[in-house]
Amino acid sequence: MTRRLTAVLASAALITLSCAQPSTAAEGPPQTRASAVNVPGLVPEPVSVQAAGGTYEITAATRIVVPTGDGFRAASGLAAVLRRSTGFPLPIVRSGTGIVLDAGGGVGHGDEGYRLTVSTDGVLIRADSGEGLFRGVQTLRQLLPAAVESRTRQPGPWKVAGVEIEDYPRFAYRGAMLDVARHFFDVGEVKRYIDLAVAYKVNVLHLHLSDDQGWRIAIKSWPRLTTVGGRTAVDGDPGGYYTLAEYKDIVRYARERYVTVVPEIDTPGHTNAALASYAKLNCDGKARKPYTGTDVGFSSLCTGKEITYRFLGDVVGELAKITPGPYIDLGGDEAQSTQHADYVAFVDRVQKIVHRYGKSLMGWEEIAGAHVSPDSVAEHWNPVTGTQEGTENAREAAAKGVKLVMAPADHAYLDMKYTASTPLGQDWAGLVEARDSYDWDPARLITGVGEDDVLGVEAPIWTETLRKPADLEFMAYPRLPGIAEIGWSPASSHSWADYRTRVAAQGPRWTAASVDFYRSPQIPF
Ligand code: NGO
Repeated sequence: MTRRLTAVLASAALITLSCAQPSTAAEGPPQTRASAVNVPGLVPEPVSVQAAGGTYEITAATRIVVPTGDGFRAASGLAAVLRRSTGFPLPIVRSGTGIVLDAGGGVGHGDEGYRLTVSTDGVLIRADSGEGLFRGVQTLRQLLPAAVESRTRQPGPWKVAGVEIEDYPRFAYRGAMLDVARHFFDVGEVKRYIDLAVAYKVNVLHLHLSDDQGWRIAIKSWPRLTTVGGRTAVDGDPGGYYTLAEYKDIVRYARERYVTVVPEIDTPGHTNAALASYAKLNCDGKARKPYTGTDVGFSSLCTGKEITYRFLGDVVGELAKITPGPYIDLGGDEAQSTQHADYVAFVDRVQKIVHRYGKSLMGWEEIAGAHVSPDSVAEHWNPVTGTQEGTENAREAAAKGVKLVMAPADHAYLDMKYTASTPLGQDWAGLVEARDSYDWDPARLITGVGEDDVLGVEAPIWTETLRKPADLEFMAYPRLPGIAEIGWSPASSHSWADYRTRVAAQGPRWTAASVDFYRSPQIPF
């Protein structure tokens, strides 16, 4: 869960650490004092990095040691990365020396926290759970040469500088939202999006599974949602949908990486694909025409008809069964075609439906206008720059004790153009260069919304203009790691000057992983 402790260190792309200033925080980890050594730039910045002497080298004889079963997921994730680039066998064994992943406990940094020590003798990651080990493994990857991210065998050598790291997240929720409704992305493409994001300790994949242009998840009791609603996409591009088995495969893949899937069925607006699939869902009983444009705000479920709630009961019931995470997201944004009173009554009812299936409601910030209960989560998305109105929903949510996920469009939307000449993306919330996406604090953005009101952050990528994985990657990198760092690292370590050099060190890693990232002139790649 959320912890607020203070970081001491700044690191950079191969910086020299020396005698860091002691922390001034009242609560915090042991103060760090580092002797001079080269430590690569890490993203997100850990709570504390202390340089230690010596170097460890991974060789053909190295073994990954997992003394308890809890470490197995972290170990197999690490082995998968290391085996393909080093070509070493790296067996996973129960005892011995090498790269030891110990979930034996006693670290005291929470579920996701870990302690990582590198010395001449080996690497030791300790945590109180397998999840903590998995997060620690992501840090270890970044301590290795960039070529470790290559999908093919590289010459090495595979050296890690001696270091001691203590680390745990600031916020519990660090999400990536992927819109598979405007353009569809298949299971393999979603898995790659997950793989790239977990390297930055992202722990939620929010899948936007339905919108006006397409319905992307099979619902057994309403088959036309996919046979009709799944066929379309923006600009007449091919549609698609996940079968139950495919959705389960995504959930399993995410879970193996300690990522929670939050499925979103957007309602009562953004529903043309459903309204085109079933005439009976429309107030006038007439099916809507499929829609492949990019307007918003024109569709609405018929909030006064009982069948609407039977429909959502079936959808939520089926989704809840195959979704182990705590949230079902029912959207709620831009319901311009629904009267406000109807909207409030609708959200109140769908919240009950979600509760009936043992889940909590998540939705866009507008749901704060309904009688939302404190287990619900509202996602703040409106731009905050220069407007008051964009912040009222968030304040209302906080006042009702509803936690917020912060994804303000003018900082966190990965579909905004970087500059006026970015070939992809939109600019309705402004241009969002790398610095804009990094330089904000979720607990200081809105008066009345403080640290305790914030569950975490999210980087949504909407796909009106994005058709293929390379489009997603160009828009997400380098911005997604910056938002992930805001969610993970202590507020006190936030520094653009420092971050830009650390994120620059990620460039060669993305190149090794064949990610076509945006070479922002603000970052010394
Ligand atoms: C808005 C809108 C989406 C668009 C997106 C594009 C929200 C929550 N609703 O964000 O339908 O796709 O902007 O940037």
